[in-house]
Amino acid sequence: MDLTNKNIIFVAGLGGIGLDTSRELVKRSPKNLVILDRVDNPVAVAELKAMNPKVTVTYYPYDVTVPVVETVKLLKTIFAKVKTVDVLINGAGILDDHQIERTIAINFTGLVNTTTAMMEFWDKRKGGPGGVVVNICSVTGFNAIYQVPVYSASKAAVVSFTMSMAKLAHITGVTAFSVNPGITKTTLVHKFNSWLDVEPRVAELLLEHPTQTTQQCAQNFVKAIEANKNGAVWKLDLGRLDLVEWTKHWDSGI
Ligand code: NAQ
Repeated sequence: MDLTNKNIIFVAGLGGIGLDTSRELVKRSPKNLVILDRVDNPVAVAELKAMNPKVTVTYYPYDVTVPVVETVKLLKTIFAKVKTVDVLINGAGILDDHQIERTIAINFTGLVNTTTAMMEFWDKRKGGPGGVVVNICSVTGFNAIYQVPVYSASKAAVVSFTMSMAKLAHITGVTAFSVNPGITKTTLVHKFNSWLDVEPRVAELLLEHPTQTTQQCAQNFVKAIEANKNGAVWKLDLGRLDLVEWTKHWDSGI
């Protein structure tokens, strides 16, 4: 997909991976980049606005844990301004296995609810035009960091949800794929709680192994969006972009 003149909504577009990805997106001259994030970063938003005069960058405060009806209201406001939306990126996430409910609420339910709200506007059964959902999941959704089993399971859940969405595209008109970063140097992985403190040094141990920068991740992120492959499971690790081949162990047959 050529991102020129497109309208993009980016949930968590101001985070560590998010901000560098927003920068890469702005370089592609979309018409609108609408950033929804829980916390504002006026300096970063001003920088994005100044980067490319062809792009309208807007920010709205948004917490993914609000009820779907609240999200629909916010999306109505956004659609009233931009008229159409081509791409929705879901990137909100926390890493703290002391906070079990909140991990599920943000990493899983928040992503599902935001997508569900978007279907009001996109679903072809409601006369919508369809659209593309890009979900930031994680390599921990493939193989857990078992010291953070709650986080890892929440990521496995969104990988699964995204694959189902892709298979429903013929019904809804909405396609989907996941981008799954490996360990990327952001504040998320500096220090975090393991489940029941099974490994107090989990962050230190993890960072002893090779990682990638947010810039490397962001460049491959935008390449994945441009490839626009329904059902793709992209791995963005160590500065590389690879398609993951998913192993089928069972088939519902329907
Ligand atoms: P960072 O903490 O910088 O960004 C998190 C973003 O989520 C911020 O924009 C924050 O405001 C937003 N957010 C949090 N709670 C929210 C809420 N309630 N409502 C709305 N927005 C909310 O972290 P980051 O590393 O940039 O993470 C961005 C995404 O990438 C997250 O979904 C994260 O799980 C995912 N991710 C990060 C990494 C990494 O190494 N940094 C990896 C994979 C996926 C492999 C590795 C891990 O899974 C961590 C072990």
